[in-house]
Amino acid sequence: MQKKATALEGLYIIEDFITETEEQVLIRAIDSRAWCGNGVAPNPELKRRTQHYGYEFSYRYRKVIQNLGPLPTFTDFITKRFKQQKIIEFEDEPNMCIINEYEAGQGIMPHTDAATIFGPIILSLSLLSSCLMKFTHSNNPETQFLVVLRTSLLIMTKSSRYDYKHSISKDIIEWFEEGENGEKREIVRSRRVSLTFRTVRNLGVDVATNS
Ligand SMILES: O=C(O)CCC(=O)C(=O)O
Repeated sequence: MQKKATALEGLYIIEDFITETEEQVLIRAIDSRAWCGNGVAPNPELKRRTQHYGYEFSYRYRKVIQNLGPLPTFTDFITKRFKQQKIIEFEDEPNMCIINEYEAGQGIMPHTDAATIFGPIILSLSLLSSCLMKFTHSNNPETQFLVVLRTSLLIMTKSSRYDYKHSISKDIIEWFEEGENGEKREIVRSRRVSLTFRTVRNLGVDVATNS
């Protein structure tokens, strides 16, 4: 398991954080739970479906609104691995996990996870379809970085976590360049599921996050 630095300060990727079998087991566990969004409370106004664990986040009021108790047991092996692989320190242990489902044609608006509420490390595990995540500097929007998310763990810290907004487009076909010769590669987006782990530090403050 190799933690690779990207060109953006504080942003790392681990490509083989989970196995294909673990991915399938996780998807089965997630799909056996209730989704909200797309007309279903809470968060019925959100088009994409989500599941909230640890704390509930309201996209309408843009804040964390209630404690839901411990994270589900199907995430235990993931949080254990965060510690084993020394990705997090004890005080950064995640107490919130939002699962997002993106069907082809769905994305997430540019946002920075609120520094007043969440801890310094945001961890996002991507399952199923690949996609591109764009990082845009909050004060210099022309400064941008693209990362390819396959079945991988994205680790957002430092500048990538605080100075940039991250987003995923609604494009069904995405292009990116890879390798020494900058070969053009295509992603045809299909269903993607991500698990974003955060540490809630303060409640009751507005959260500048996505919709
Ligand atoms: O889907 C992802 O990888 C990112 C999710 C995200 O940024 C969020 O839930 O705020």
